[in-house]
Amino acid sequence: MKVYLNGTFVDESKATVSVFDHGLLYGDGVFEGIRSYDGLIFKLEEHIDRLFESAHTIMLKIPLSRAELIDVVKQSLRVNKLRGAYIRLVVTRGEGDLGLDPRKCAQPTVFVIADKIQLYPQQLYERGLELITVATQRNVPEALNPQIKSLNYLNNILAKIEAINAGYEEAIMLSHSGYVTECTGENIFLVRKKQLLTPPPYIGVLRGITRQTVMDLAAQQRLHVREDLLTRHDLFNADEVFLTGTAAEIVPVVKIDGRVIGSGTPGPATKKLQQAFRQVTKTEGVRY
Ligand code: PXG
Repeated sequence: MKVYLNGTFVDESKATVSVFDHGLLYGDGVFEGIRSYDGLIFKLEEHIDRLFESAHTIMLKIPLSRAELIDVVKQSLRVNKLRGAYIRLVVTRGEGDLGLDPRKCAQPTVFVIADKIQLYPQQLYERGLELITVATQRNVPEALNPQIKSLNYLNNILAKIEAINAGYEEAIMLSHSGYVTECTGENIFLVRKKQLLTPPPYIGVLRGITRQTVMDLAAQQRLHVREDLLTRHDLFNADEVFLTGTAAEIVPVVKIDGRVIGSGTPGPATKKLQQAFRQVTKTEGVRY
């Protein structure tokens, strides 16, 4: 596999960064995860925009233009002869010294990895996922805004560890005041009485690109889409619950904290959205 690193494509064995890189020392950097489906890059502009916004907020100047970065993504897929892939873009503060001061980092580190995608097992999409809520609260947005897709994912990893320790694959994280926020790398939705509900970004969730796609698809299907504060009670008593994310796509959820959701199997609205989502990934995207 060839990896783009600071201007050139190198073999993966040579794709290394310094131990003084502040991305590693402090999680000082930003990233994106993008998918391609059969030769089409899905929502490329949206992901590039979000990467530039994350970087802007942390005052990190990406040393490539949007067009140059888009070209690097396309090249990464071409040189690795990938049709369906997961692409990880990372920009760090770069090499500095042993101190937080970002002014010591002269040159940001940029790398792009394109690889085959490892989805959840197929049976999970057919049978549905069982979740638990965990004690680790989602970062308060006033302290670390989740709109910044930073390299500091410890909040999410701590929640993931709690789920794994309890024998589950994924965790629901609550806000400081106990409202539902999101999972460790996916947004959450519920369906109840022809309404599609998802927590608002101000509660401390990433404005997921898959989340937005699903909200658009749902509106086309005449589901009433609404952002609202959600409690665990709302989830327990929903007709359907599902998760969305670039890697996971749309994952049905059939049990939360021991409570069966709806019929206990992936529901009709979830299946219809999965179908519609599959269709847009086949028809929309940027060729390479
Ligand atoms: N919430 C969080 C906290 C995320 O990190 C999403 C929601 C979904 O957003 P998109 O734009 O992808 O629909 C994410 C993004 C992985 C992985 O390997 C996924 C994300 C981040 C890091 C790793 O599954 N998801």
